[in-house]
Amino acid sequence: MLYPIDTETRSVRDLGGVWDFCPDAGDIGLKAHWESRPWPAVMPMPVPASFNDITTDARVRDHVGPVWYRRAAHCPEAWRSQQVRLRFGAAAHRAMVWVNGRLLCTHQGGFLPFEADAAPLLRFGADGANTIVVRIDNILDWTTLPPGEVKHAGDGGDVPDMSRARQDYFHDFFNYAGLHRPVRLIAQPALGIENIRTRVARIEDGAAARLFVETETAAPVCRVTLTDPRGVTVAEGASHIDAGHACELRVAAPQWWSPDAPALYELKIEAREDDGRLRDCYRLPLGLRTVRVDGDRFLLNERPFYFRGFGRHEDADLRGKGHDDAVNVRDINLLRWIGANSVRTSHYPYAEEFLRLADREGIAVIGECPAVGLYRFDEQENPVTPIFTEEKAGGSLRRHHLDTVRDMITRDLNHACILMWSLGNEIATHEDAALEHFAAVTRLARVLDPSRPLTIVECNYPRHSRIGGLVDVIAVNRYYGWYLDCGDLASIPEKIRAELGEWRSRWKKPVLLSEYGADTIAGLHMLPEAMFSEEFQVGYLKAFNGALDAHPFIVGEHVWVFADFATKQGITRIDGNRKGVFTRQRQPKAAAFYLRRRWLRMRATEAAHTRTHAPDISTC
Ligand code: GCB
Repeated sequence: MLYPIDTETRSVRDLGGVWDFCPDAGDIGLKAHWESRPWPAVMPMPVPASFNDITTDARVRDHVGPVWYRRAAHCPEAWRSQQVRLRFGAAAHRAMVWVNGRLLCTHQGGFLPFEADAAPLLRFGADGANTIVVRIDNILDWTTLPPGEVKHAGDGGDVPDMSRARQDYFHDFFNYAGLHRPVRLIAQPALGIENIRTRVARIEDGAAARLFVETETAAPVCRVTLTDPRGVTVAEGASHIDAGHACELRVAAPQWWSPDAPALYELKIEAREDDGRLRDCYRLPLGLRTVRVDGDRFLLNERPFYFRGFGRHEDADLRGKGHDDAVNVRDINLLRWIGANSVRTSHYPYAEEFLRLADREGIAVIGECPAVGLYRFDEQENPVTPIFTEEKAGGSLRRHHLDTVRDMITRDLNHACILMWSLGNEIATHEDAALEHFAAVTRLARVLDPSRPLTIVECNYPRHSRIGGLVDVIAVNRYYGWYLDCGDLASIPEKIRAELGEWRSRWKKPVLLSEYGADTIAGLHMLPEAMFSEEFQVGYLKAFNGALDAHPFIVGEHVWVFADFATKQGITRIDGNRKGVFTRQRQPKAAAFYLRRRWLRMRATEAAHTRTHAPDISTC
């Protein structure tokens, strides 16, 4: 699905702003036809935003079940002859959409876009305003990703009392819900460009690139033009419907995309009629780069790449998981300031706006799908209840996981910033059925995108895990000295060194430490250091990093976590997860200055090695 942009044939109208909102505690809205009838109460709700932290009412924050959104929209007369798609960047977690009282579409999955042609239901010009109504259900169960279970206080009657329901879930971030990402109307030609797939190959030892372009369109012919970052046309071609609209361009002396030099080309596709008239036009920002795993190494443009960065969350004060360009741009600035080159979209696909920014600003991304919360363990981190059973993850969840991977890869395939796919986080990878499940998921991912390495992020120990054969990179989350051996910094280096060595000798693949971190209350200082203090967080990261430096097969370090974030209430969290190197307001803790020194030094060493860029240590 293409990202919505204005072009000479397409216009986009943003429907952000304040919508009408009503929680449906009794789940009566469907029967009472709230899609077309008045609501019992209406409150204002910003879009995009999570609804949870906007009001002062705990019942709204902790609401379980459906909520309703509504707004009016006018369409100009000129749109009458076009397709007019109503597109949701993301609605968490299940959505039903009506236009002027008639059902337009439904969707499941809170982290990916969906759209439908609303033209047949819309009014245009003087015919009047349109009413858009959305019902969103935030329930997590064993058919959703992430999964969850609803507990009904007062169960016993035939109909559960949803006003007293409590949502339980097994992942560590608050179950924010609502219209999280932009809602837009897009007027575009019928039978225009539906999708574009690109793939890049290096030839002549990097002196040239081959760019394969496949366009999904019913138009007879497409003109394909590539312009370089200065706007100079460097390659042109054409594709035809009878050849499946595939074409290949050759780019001489390409500027290869990397975090150090994020050169962005523009690929312009013009779908034309037989007589040459323009039917549709789309412009895709495109970085040329290749990526592969070779033995112990992760190669970007055939050079070893070391991931320095973080797991992150889409999470901020008040807006929760609501998209906000200000937060994203601030975060990218902080990532550059600290010398990071990458993030993992833990634990779900992020907004397309973030990926476009990462392409442009040079942040490498591990794109993760929302398979998280599929593991239960005891205090020693040993697996307990089985997860991949018929009643749980073995049922319809598998179908949903496959659909989500398909939609994520289809949406994000053309982003240069995405170097690897993560197909899940902290999974019960010791179960036979998990092996079968992930064999199907990895098979699908490789068919959809043969060009990127795959990982599944582990919390199991090497002796338990069974899925290492399915992936290209072993990614491990580990918290020695925090959840295990609390406060014992001295035990960390030996333990992590030994474990990483075990992973390596078991699977002979590169290893990424995808999470390590310590909850830290900004402003809490202790000498000697103790858990939760800023000094402890620094000591903790140092203890891990020393061990990482001793292992040549490590391809990266992702600290958990970029910024503090909200979680459900519980006795292990005080005002959320505080493992942020930055606060939730995006200000640095002491660890940020330590990491900055380390990562800028690493960056300078890499630059000196490649001799392509002058080391930037002026602000070390
Ligand atoms: C993990 C999870 C992450 C948690 C983190 C923690 O391993 O992947 O979602 O937030 O640990 O802080 O416990």
